[in-house]
Amino acid sequence: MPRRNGESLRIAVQSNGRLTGYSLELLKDIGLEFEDHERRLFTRCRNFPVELLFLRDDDIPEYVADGVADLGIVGLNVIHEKRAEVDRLVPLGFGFCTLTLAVPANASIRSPSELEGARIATTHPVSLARYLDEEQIGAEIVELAGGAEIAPALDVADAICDLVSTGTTLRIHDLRQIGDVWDSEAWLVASPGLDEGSGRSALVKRLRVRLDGLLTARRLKYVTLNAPREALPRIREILPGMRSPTVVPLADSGMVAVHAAAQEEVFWEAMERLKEAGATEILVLPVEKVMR
Ligand code: PRT
Ligand code: ZN
Repeated sequence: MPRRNGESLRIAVQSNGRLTGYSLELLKDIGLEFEDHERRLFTRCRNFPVELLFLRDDDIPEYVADGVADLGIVGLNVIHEKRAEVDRLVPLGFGFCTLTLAVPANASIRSPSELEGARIATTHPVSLARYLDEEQIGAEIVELAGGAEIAPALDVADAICDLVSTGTTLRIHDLRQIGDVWDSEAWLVASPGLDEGSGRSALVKRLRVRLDGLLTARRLKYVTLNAPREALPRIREILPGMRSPTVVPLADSGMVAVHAAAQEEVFWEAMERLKEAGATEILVLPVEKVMR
């Protein structure tokens, strides 16, 4: 491990997996410039005092909890499973999945409560044990290192508890979902030891403002349209997230141009209703960055 470079921040990122591409893209979108060629253990940002540490996702919670890394990007499922003492800062909007209970499609079991006495194969024994305890279900946990989905076919288990995103794996193995343990997504997490007021915590604050701006911008749309002035109340009803729009009179008497950032997704249906309300030249534009 290279020695820590003074007051620079260390961010742990998955080296090679489902979260890697999204994580690196996010870090680049908040302005960090770095080389990630082959994602060796370690890389330094060129334009910001940040070092990236590339790790297996399973190790990220512990490295962050111990303060070896100040920040980490990791799935909530791994944080739960490792029982890591980290501060959760921001959900990042990728890596969505659900820890799910499933049984063979032809099994008689319909709900988790019917798993009493059953054997459940999983790679998430800690999360499953907590769930079974909370739900007071007396089932046996069969802990596996991978491939839980084949355990029922091998008669190693009666059910599985695994992450699901598209559901393809369950379908291929002829398994049926009977209940969810919890939903997960990738989070930015921080070491609880990050001292308030230190140089590093000031850097974390800067990165959080940028991240907030980026994530807010992804939700925002910039809408411009022309409309008769009397249509304004109706237009604001259709786009309630449009706060104090700029309204400019047009050369045509009674017509105005409306410009505003809308807080909501502007769907085709909303555009059709705007048109019905009298709006024309409706443009919906993406917003790249925001700072408030
Ligand atoms: O090598 P390393 O240990 O770093 O990676 P890994 O193989 O342990 O993890 P990886 O890269 O597969 O996943 C990283 C993180 O992505 C997980 O910890 C989750 O937070 C998140 N994630 C999102 C998922 C899935 N979706 C997912 N579908 N992780 C795993 N899966 C697996 C699931 O276990 C099952 O085998 O994909 C299969 C099901 O997928 P579907 O699409 O068929 O439903
Ligand atoms: Zn892993």
